[in-house]
Amino acid sequence: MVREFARDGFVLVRGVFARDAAAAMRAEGHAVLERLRTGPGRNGAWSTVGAADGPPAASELHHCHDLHLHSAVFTRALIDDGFTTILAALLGTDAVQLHHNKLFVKPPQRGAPFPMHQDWPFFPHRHDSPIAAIVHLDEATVDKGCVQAVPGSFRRGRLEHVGETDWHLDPDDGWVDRAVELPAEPGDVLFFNYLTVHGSGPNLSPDVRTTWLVQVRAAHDAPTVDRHRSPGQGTMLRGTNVDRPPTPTSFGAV
Ligand SMILES: O=C(O)CCC(=O)C(=O)O
Repeated sequence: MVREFARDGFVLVRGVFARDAAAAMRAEGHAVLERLRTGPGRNGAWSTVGAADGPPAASELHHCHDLHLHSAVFTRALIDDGFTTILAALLGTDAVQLHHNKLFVKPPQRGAPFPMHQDWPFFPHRHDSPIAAIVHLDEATVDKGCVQAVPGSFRRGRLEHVGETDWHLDPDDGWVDRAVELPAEPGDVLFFNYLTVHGSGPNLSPDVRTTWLVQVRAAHDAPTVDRHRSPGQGTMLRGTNVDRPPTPTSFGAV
């Protein structure tokens, strides 16, 4: 697993979470989205330029950040021993920190694609340690717009991105043609470094595609640009943070 990650910049690990655990997260995640169904702002579809197979008309992506603030099902999953053992092995340190987490629901027939991109422009870090873990909560087939990644692309380092805020790679660079599709089952987790070029196709199937993305970093790493904050960022998911200096809140009023 570690060798594959070092070679390709990503690895799809089967059955990290049991099927019933994935089903519980799926049910809870959809319930959260239902509760938050308030209209504007719910559609997180990116600019569709450069998407794998072209966007369906009026594509949609339903999303929600910080699932651990909504349900303990996700808090428990964040520190799941099997999950964090893999994260530690891939990061090369036992000190695993949360960066952020978010639920993505691609609705049937009109689920939005993600153009090919790296994640570094959104939260650049000094040591480029961040890793995304996409936890599959239901089946992700090619038809449902599973994630695609380009083997070895992380070796190109930080690539220039285009776009206003939803940065993506220039579609003329042909990354889509070099990507491999990564279909997955509930409970499977796709791990990739934030320099790995990835994206996903539209959901053209009659079924929903649901994933929970957990972004982590090594505790000794730090952002170089203060661009992405989220509640609980820096929470230790595993190990000890020996690099944390005292902060104003460490010795606040007793
Ligand atoms: O879930 C997907 O289809 C892709 C997600 C992704 O690329 C991202 O959040 O950076």
